[in-house]
Amino acid sequence: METRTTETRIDERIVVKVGDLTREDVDAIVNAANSALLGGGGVDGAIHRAGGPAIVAECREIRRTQHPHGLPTGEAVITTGGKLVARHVIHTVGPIYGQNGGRDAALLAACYVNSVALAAKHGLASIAFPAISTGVYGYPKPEAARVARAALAKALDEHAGIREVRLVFFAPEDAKTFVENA
Ligand code: AR6
Repeated sequence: METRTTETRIDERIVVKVGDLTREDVDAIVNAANSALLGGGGVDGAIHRAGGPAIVAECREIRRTQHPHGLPTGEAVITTGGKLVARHVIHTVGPIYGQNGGRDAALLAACYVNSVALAAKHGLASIAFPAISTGVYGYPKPEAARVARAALAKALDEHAGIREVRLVFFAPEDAKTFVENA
């Protein structure tokens, strides 16, 4: 029988795994949202479906009070996790690949750095990410892996309180691509 390893530790504090992000038992999962913050397809849709209406209610409030024109690309905000196992959702907006005047990598890195910083600010210790921008937003997966890895190394250096980062991929092939390129 073939045995498949679904978790690969690539650093003392970083694990790459295959699975459904919405089921991760961590302090916060990160949502690959859009600037409207009101839901969408992909991982965003899955998080709102699994977490229930409390999440979008808080997102509406954040839009009203802090970001009336939408959350800018690369920034992050935090809400409840609603019915999710994770207590919080950190919403960040990845770059739409090729539409940022050469700033795609800087913006994608900002998503990871700002999400980790926000988790640390709230005293959280564990956080799980999807592969931001690599679905609908078209970021090439090998390139996104290099950017994510470098950004996380920097962020974890600055935030010792974050003990565990999980990078969660739906497709085994995508987890493999990440590990080979990060
Ligand atoms: N668990 C882990 N990974 C997942 C899951 C899941 N449950 N569902 C999808 N993925 P995408 P983006 C992977 O398109 O490119 C939305 O409509 C998926 O295979 O969700 O940042 C938002 O509202 C892919 O590799 O995010 C925005 O409008 C990765 O998650 C837009 O899409 C990210 O794919 C954001 O696009």
